[in-house]
Amino acid sequence: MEKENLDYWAGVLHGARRKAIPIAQISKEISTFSRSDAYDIQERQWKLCEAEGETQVGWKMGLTSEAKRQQMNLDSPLYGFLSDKMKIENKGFFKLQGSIHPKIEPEVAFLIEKDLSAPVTRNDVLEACGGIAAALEILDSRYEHFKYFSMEDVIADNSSSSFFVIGPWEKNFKKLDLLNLKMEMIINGQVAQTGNSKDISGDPVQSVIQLCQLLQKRNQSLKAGSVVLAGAATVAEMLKPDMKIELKVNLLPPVSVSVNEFIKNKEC
Ligand code: OOG
Ligand code: MG
Repeated sequence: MEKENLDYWAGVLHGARRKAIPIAQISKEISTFSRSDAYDIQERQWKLCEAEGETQVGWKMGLTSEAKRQQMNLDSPLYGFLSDKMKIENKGFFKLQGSIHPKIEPEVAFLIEKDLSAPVTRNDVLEACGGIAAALEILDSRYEHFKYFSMEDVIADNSSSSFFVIGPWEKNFKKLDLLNLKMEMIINGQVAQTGNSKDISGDPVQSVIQLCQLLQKRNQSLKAGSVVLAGAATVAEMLKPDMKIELKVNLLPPVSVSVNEFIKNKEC
């Protein structure tokens, strides 16, 4: 893809995110659209966010579980950037206004305290890690009907990133069996999704290793201070007004978010 086209699509996706108006899938409009074009578009969108005052706080991995790959009909992991503007405090509120068709999914997050560049081992990741937390990711797609036809479509759209909520960091995580943490996403008091940390890349630490490998292909690396979302353990659920979503991950403090403070306030 030509540079002008990369800039053009970055602008179109950025505008769709800001205005919450969906667009047709890029792959519907053009035939030659490579993986590297897609990450180029993502990186150009980051420049637009940065120019508007956002600060990068980390990365999200996506499609790291079989359940998600099947739900989205795509075959391999991808990543996107996370900024300070996307962060919602634990037990905070998410407003539906400003999103297109948001969904929520249960994840595990890592706080990386030392620079990491591929190749890295499981031990390197654990040594660089300052904490592990239960996390909820709120996805939104800038594409019509939350549908895409290729990995490139999703990557260009920053892997459907929208918001994220992180529970208290467990600093004493070495005692945890990261390959077997039960996960329960509860919506309005009812269990909506159950999974296990091993559903995330077979081991959520693998998501961080994979992120380092993918970043290296783009001449980037994982910087100290970054938060990493390891990817969802289960399929995502559509968000609706007045939902309260809690995630309980065995042995980690819980995390929660409520939809639409605005509607609640009006009702009081
Ligand atoms: C792509 C992003 C997937 C995850 O955790 O698997 C993702 C999508 O579902 O639109 O964030
Ligand atoms: Mg996710």
